[in-house]
Amino acid sequence: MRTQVAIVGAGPAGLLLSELLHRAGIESVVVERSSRAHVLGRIRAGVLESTTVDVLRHLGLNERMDRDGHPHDGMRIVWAGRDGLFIDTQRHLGRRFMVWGQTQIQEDLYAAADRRGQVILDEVPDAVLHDLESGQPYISYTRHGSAGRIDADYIAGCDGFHGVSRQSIPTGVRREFEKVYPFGWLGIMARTTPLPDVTYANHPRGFALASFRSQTLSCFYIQVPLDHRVEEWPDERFWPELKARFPAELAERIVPTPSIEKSIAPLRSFVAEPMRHGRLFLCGDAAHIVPPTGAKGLNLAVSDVWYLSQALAGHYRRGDDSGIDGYSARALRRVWSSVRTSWYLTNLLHRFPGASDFDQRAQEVELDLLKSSDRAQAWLAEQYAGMPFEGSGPAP
Ligand code: FAS
Ligand code: PHB
Repeated sequence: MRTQVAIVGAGPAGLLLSELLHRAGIESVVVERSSRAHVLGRIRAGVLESTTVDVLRHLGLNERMDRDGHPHDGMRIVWAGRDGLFIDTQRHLGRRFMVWGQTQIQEDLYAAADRRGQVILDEVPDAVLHDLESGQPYISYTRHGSAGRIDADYIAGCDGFHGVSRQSIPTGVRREFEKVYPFGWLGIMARTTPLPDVTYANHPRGFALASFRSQTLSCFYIQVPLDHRVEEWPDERFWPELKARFPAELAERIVPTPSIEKSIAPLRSFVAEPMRHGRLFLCGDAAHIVPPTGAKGLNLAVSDVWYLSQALAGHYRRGDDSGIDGYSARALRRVWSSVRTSWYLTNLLHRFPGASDFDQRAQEVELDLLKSSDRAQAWLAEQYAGMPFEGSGPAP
């Protein structure tokens, strides 16, 4: 098989990239390790930066989002058992963010891929990337017992943190930055009325977060020790612990119902540099991981593939390789900005093992200072709602 761009991974990064390339008249083939059902079965992100919303509207993939999604003027932080502050992105920036599930985006991306006849080779567990530093890179693989090969001009590694692409860059070339946090997030979905705002809670018992997917489907998260397993957290233990971490007037608005999805995710900050090696480009979780505290993971995948699609369009349409040559540095500027925001909020809102009363009070004073400074809130609003893309972004 021969194509212009071979894409490894059919998650949000891979399918969004194939759609953007198609719109630019660039052909691609997608290779995915899992089945479509497995990809669609993952419960993940929920908060979209305004730039992500702009990209989805630019592609006409916004019908369900604009009908069923929830535009939000800001997010709330509470602490020390009292109401906290509202980071008002609309007032500070004139921009809102959208609460809309990654699963729904994935469904719409698959539907768009089917409409355009996109070649997606799923259930390919063993893709191997070859000759990345030559002008003729290729992917070898087996699928349903048959060997296959995809020759391409370029390969986009959109295969997540545990994929093959990042590992295909020689260790002497790759530089990795990692911080593993000493706790995880226990998340649940439940058919119960959500709190009015996406609400983050700092509490001596640990971090908590209230978000939602619709007016009848809520998702909640609590920080738990790394060695905890989901089985240790039946609903009858989860709900009182969650409510204990919110101020009383919010806690009483949380009505427990049976959880329909429950999982524990570890938290890490991770960046691999560079995001390009020869004919291979890395996008999304293949290159970087952020703790979900800043709701950045999915949004960074979108900015990466926006930059890469612009770069490849410049190459194929105008013979201009400046975008390709500048891709890694441009993507990494946004990545590190989001990594820092996520790291800042994770340190500000979580209870670290061994934290003292001093540490707790220092976090609460920082939150009080944030509340007292409109300028500080404007800065956080800008970081949370997402900075504009460098260069030409989609029209808002
Ligand atoms: P993904 O990991 O989504 O997709 C990679 C794809 O590549 C997968 O389909 C995988 O099967 C495939 N693949 C892997 N190895 C392969 C191989 N060798 N060959 C072929 N295909 C291969 N972000 C937020 O903003 N908010 C959240 O609340 C949030 N919660 C999360 C919870 C969990 C448990 C996880 C793991 C992540 C969460 N994230 C969250 C981050 C998440 O949304 C990612 O940022 C987003 O899925 C990134 O998309 P991709 O880069 O496409 O990677
Ligand atoms: C979610 O809606 O799942 C969500 C919201 C905010 C975050 C992380 C996850 O920071």
